[in-house]
Amino acid sequence: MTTVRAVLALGSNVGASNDTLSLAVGDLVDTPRVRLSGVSPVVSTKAVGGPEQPDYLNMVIEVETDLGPYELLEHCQAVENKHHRVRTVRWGPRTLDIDIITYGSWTSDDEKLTVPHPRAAGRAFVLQPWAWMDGTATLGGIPVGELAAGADDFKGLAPFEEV
Ligand code: PH2
Ligand code: MG
Ligand code: MG
Repeated sequence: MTTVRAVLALGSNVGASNDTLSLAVGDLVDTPRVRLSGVSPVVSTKAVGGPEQPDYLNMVIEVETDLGPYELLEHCQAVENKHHRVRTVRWGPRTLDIDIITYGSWTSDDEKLTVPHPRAAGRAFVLQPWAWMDGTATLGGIPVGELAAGADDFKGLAPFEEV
């Protein structure tokens, strides 16, 4: 059986986002076919794109999986659905978004599943938590911390603190 290391990005800006993120991580690894190998801190971020909407909580995890990429996508969507994800406005507010950022060295330009995620290299809300989780990570050959610092949404990124 081949095991692949995948990086997943989670985001939420509707409901009890911090709880949703930790429950979702538990749900994602609630199968022997997906094992947790890294967890980033949670970061509070301004919404990028879409309509005016609340700030997000974002985080990144790394998993080892023997699910194929499309099986992993379905698994992520099932967890989104469990947390009442509704798909209406593109880039609109959501209880839970789980994106596959990388899946080993596999690449795809299928519109259903584009890997690496086509916008990840420009999004500090993905790159910075990823860099904190894995200081050696690169995307397209560039250290993700370096990409984060160059992203438009880098300024004002702050670790989430419970109030
Ligand atoms: N997700 C989007 C669009 N904009 N902005 C932030 N800060 N965090 C997100 O997770 C996010 C976003 C579409 O998936
Ligand atoms: Mg997304
Ligand atoms: Mg998504």
